[in-house]
Amino acid sequence: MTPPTALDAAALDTVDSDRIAAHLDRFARLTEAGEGCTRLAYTPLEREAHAVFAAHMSGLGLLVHTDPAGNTIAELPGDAAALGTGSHLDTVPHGGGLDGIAGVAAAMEIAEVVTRRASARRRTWRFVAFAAEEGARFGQACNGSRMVAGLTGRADLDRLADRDGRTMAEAMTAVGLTPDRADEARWAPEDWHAFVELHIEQGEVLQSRGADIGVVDLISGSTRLRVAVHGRATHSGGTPMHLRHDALVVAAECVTLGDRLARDARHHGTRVTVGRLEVEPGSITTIPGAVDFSVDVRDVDTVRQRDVARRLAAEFDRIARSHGTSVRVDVLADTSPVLLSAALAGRVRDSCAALGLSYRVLPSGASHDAQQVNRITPAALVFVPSRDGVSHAPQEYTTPAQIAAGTKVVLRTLLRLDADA
Ligand code: HGY
Ligand code: MN
Ligand code: MN
Repeated sequence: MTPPTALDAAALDTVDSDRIAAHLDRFARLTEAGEGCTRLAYTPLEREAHAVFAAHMSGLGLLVHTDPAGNTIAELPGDAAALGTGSHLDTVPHGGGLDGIAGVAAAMEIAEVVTRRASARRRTWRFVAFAAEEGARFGQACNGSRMVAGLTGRADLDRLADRDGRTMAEAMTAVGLTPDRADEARWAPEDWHAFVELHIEQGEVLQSRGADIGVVDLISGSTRLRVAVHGRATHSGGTPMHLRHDALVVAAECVTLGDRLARDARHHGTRVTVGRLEVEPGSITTIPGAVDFSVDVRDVDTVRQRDVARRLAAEFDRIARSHGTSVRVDVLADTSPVLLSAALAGRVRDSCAALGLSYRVLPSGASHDAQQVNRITPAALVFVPSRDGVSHAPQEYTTPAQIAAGTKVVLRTLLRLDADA
């Protein structure tokens, strides 16, 4: 039998950046109107993208099923605990076409190469399109992968809701999924050997250092808050300054406080963002009576992350009261930072070296499905460069050649893991 190394080299040489580009183009067409790509969690468009993925994988002869959480899993059966790769197909509003999608396109390419080549395989290989990874709609990120990891269960699906008050369970049902059976989506650790996800970096470390590949050691956690300030809406001309209870002035002080705190050198690594802010009644001649905004606190240090969130909530309350207003702070989602498997990251580094690709070990500021999967089986996260570090915006870009290089790293790592005893 041909030794794995010769088979590896042959298989790796057939990774095709044009096929990857074609997958990306196919998914990019499934979007709402407007700039960039809008394909939100648990919408018909996300399900259409999963259907494209499923049809392609079925066409390659894989066994495909969609679990009750909406994750689509394509399988090449084998005789030993499974290897996996994949990412997500949903996007943020007016995002780019690569966040998550690059990892799914890489999985499709790996499936193509592995099924085309009679490379001897021992293990089951699974290719996964996770559902609802972006927190943009429901606040919580990585929902499909949290359900396979047992971190989100049926009861949560009635608590998590979008801006229109539609719960995640209602949204899942509306697209033909079965939230009542969400707990059946859980993966069994003994069924898995390892999982390797390819993702765009969404930062500019690789570009600025001229590295081909990022090998992630740590994925940030995030605590996401919803803040509602209540003041008094009244006439902007008839109300003197000392009699105002202006909700937007309070919100503005809260926003700048969060930014200032995160920039404090003692909080090196903390990132605080207010991405959404809505003012009511939003009229030129009325003092804002209510403001609703989000806060996203990210950190690689779990204690600091929660301390910052708690401190912000307390400071917001102080600021609100100083203006004769009130504030309500709700925790939308809370995910811990995760240290990924050092052993598996070592296998990824070996693949970079074997392929002659430069790499850099770095933490991820963004959350990822691999972060949740890592609770079930050792997971690795392979970054490819983002042009100028831009992501979650239409200008998001990585060349197909860069994605193909990352795909080869994932494929070689999986081929080596397949040979593990
Ligand atoms: O928000 C994030 O970190 C990721 O894009 N889900
Ligand atoms: Mn992503
Ligand atoms: Mn994202």
